[in-house]
Amino acid sequence: MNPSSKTCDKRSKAAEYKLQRILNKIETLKISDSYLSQIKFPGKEKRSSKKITNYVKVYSGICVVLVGVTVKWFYDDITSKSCLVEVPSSSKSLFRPPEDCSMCIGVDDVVRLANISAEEFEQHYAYSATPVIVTDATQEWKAIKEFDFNFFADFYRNVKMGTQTNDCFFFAYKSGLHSLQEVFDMDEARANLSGAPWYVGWSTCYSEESRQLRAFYRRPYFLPRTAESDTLDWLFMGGPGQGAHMHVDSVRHKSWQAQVRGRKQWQLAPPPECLYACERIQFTVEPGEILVVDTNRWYHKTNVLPGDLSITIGAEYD
Ligand SMILES: O=C(O)CCC(=O)C(=O)O
Repeated sequence: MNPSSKTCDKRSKAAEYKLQRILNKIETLKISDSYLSQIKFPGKEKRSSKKITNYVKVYSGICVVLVGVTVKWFYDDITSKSCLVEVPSSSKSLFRPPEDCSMCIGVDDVVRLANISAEEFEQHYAYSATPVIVTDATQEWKAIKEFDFNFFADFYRNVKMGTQTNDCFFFAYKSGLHSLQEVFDMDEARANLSGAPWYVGWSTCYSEESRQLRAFYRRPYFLPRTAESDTLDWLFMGGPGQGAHMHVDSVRHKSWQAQVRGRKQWQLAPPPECLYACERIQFTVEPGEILVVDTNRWYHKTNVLPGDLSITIGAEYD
């Protein structure tokens, strides 16, 4: 037997002795069983109610902390977003207000323009829904000579991007590529358009990225002088037979899109409520041309035509 079981044995003997003395006392006092069962033991009662009070205090404390943490999380969440519930961009078109079909009635082709003043452009085209191609606006751009796959691969591998200025978007389309890093890590054959076809789009989102890329192109000369350009530019790049599926955008403003390289066919479709009043139109944007189209109103689809890699750069303006 070990020492602790010895101590235990002594204690139980003592308890047995005390109990026997109590039973003897009960016997001599002739106390009935029913009286005994009604006796309350104040010490015990006090302890258990004290215990309950402590539990209540602890649980209330935990609840207060949990409620506080939840409120703080909820507050941080809603103040960091512009919307309480983010609607996936693919379903935003379901909730757009119906269009007034005068936007597309009589539009049966894109309008091609050159040498147009900012005033005239503002008066007739800048804020109308008529799609326009300006053919002479990229003559001075370094981008026309320098933008190719290797330019962007070097740029995105080596340029320090600075601070983030807005959201960053990446559209994989059917490429199976999930990020710019994956795009510029693709093997040489695929990058040279002799492997699996690909087409991707992305937005700039860092201060240095935008500043350094904008050194290769200019704000188009025909934009209204008071028009502000967004801080974010859009780029689309990929090979023949690829492009964007038919969709309508939900961006803030109308945009210009410069076809820096390659040839791209565009199909524009009126919004569904105007299908009987308006026509679908199709046209090709040639290298060096700038398309101005309201992609929030016209459904659109693109397809890169056989030949070179297509690179488009664009931006929204207000
Ligand atoms: O240039 C493209 O291929 C797609 C452009 C587009 O879908 C857009 O600007 O919304």
